[in-house]
Amino acid sequence: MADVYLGLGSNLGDRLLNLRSALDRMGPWGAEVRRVSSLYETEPVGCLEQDWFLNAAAQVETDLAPLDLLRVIRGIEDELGRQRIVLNGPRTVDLDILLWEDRIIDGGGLTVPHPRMHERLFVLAPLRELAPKLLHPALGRTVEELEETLPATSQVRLWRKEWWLPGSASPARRESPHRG
Ligand code: PH2
Ligand code: MG
Ligand code: MG
Repeated sequence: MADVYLGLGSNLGDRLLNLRSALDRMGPWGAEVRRVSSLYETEPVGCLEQDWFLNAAAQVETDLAPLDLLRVIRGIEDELGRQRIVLNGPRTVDLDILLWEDRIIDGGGLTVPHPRMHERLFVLAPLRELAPKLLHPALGRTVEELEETLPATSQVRLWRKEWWLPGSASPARRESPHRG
């Protein structure tokens, strides 16, 4: 089993539901969600004329090969209505592989560590909650160090702490929040 960290983002439609639905869909494809960070509301980076994002990080455990997990998350993005029109444009859900144990992977359309993760507060702030001491294998610095030394050029605000449990996107759970 490999420990993998994912970045999650949404700025189109029902952002909370999109992210919950994405996590609910991982397990059946062989990526078990182990831990999920708080949700952050974040200013768009790169393409400014769009709505603010909700971003989070998740730790998943998987026996899948990296390119197979990439295929799974692309499939989930497509199922949730992702349209690939504008690079870095609005998206119902964006799922990125950030770190795969201490591996450096480059090929088949996948680069791990994610090539821009260390420049993005909307990635590092949630990831730091889950794994402050985790080492970025290419930069040789921990997530905590990367976050502390990053200039705060875009806004990131804590939005909600507890937001996902398995099945949290199902209608039954949404309509009766007091049921198990
Ligand atoms: N994703 C991008 C580009 N810009 N900005 C924020 N705040 N959050 C994102 O997830 C994001 C972004 C490309 O994936
Ligand atoms: Mg992304
Ligand atoms: Mg992506």
